[in-house]
Amino acid sequence: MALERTFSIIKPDATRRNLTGKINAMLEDAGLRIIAQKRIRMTQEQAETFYGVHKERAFFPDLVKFMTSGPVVVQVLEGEGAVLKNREVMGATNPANAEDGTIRKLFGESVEANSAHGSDSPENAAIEIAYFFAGAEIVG
Ligand code: RTP
Ligand code: MG
Repeated sequence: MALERTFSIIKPDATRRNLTGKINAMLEDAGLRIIAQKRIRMTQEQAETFYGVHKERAFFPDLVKFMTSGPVVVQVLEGEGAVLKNREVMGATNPANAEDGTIRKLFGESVEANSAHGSDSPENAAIEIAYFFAGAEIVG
């Protein structure tokens, strides 16, 4: 399998509980390398654009409010099959349905406050990475 990059977010429910290090250790243990990382407060505009695909969904306003409610850590992860691998380590969207040992099972509080985001395809990963990082900030 080829080296691939994906975009990851440690969400506000996780930064609030000081879980950045624990989540990063799980990503690294899975063979993913954190090649860019910064802690930011997402603006309303960034959250609305980032989750724009969901803008017609009933949960969209709540989701934007949640994603701007505290600091997030945005990351670029690199590894073999990084997109799928990261989705595996995160687990299902709803922590109640996530496999044991996954980030969302261990740390997720609800279907919304589910601790982590990971790109769902290499195409979206490229778009999401470019939205939050300049090329020079990514050191592979
Ligand atoms: P993400 O995009 O954050 O990696 O999560 P995902 O692919 O597993 O799930 P997606 O369907 O893309 O949903 C994006 C985020 O919206 C919140 N959500 N809330 N209240 C609800 O029913 C609901 N459903 C989704 C979650 O924060 C989810 O991760
Ligand atoms: Mg998604």
